[in-house]
Amino acid sequence: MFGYDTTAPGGLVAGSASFTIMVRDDNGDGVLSQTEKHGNCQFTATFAVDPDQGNGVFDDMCGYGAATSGNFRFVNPPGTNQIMIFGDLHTYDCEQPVEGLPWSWIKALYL
Ligand SMILES: [Ca+2]
Repeated sequence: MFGYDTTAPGGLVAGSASFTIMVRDDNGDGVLSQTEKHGNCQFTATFAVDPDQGNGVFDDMCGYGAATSGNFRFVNPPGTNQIMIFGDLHTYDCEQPVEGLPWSWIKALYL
């Protein structure tokens, strides 16, 4: 899950996130060494905005996005890793009304 509280426009944009961390096997031995684990790893993530988890201007917003960073480093507990990620998050109104059409119009499309 992710959540980002915005100030302008005001509201919480939130939803689910999935991510992948790629660690380079620098010496090609097939073993994850400490130096490889603590080196710069490639981080990629995708986001799906959930309108039920957002609020404010994001109350009825759907959306998607992706982000990346080449500076992820595993740290040993209780340490934490903070990274700056770069990417895009696109939102749109998922409550858009559907135009009402008679069945005769729809049938006309297939004649
Ligand atoms: Ca290795």
